[in-house]
Amino acid sequence: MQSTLQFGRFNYPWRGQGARARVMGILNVTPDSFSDGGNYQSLEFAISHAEEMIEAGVEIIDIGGESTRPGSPPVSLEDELQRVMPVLYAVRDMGPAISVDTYKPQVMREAIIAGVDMINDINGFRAPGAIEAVRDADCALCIMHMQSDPQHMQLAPAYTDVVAEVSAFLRERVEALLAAGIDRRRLCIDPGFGFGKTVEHNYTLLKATSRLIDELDLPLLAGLSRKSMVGAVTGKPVEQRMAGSVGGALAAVAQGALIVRVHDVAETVDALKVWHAAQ
Ligand code: 7PJ
Repeated sequence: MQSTLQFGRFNYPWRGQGARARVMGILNVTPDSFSDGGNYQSLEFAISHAEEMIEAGVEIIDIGGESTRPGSPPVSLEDELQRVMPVLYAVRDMGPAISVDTYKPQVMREAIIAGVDMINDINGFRAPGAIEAVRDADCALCIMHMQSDPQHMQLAPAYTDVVAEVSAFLRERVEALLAAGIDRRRLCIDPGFGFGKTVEHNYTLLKATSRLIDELDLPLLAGLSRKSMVGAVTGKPVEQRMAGSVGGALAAVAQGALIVRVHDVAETVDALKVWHAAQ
């Protein structure tokens, strides 16, 4: 059986013939990712970072205007639109598919008007109006699991059975999107590594990648690049987590993950080429 994820202008087979993993490169446009924070400089920086990722073989660029690191404060709608939209318009026709990482319905609407190929929502389309904002488009929808919210999620993550609970949450969100009339072929799931999870929860979920794909019967995106789960087993600070992150991405792909969301595009693309050649 062949199954395909409908991804705006693109289609990604995720099971059966032609299925292969895709690298999503992270394009942060939060002011803390460059020196001065001026709007023009940040746009220039984002474009050159996108060009670098394209050179490295990226297939999807994920634009994010709000830092969702544990403890980060929320960003206003106006600030997020001002950061994300110029970058989206600038990179949309550079070749790769474009994703926008947001949980705000108004940002989703603007991004869809601008022709985005995926809305990546760390909040699983739970905000009032989020489902309506994306319903009538053809972009893919990434439904991520998060316990609590970015400001509080790492204070005391707790589960009785982390895989069962994440799976049940994703199922509930999938049902809510389907009930609104959204085509199942647009949906993609994500266990949300680091979002209200201990290191042990994260590895339990990583080991359950193929189980989640089977249970939800949907393609899966894995985002563990440079996260604390990589630091915990390597003992390395964030700037030295590239190889560990590539290892984690391969572990996810080996269990059937379709998309890996990464900072280090060139290294991950090479690792996946070799891994695929050996299949
Ligand atoms: C993820 C994300 C993730 C998806 C971030 C970081 C934190 N979107 N956005 N999955 N993480 N779908 O990159 O460290 O894991 S922001």
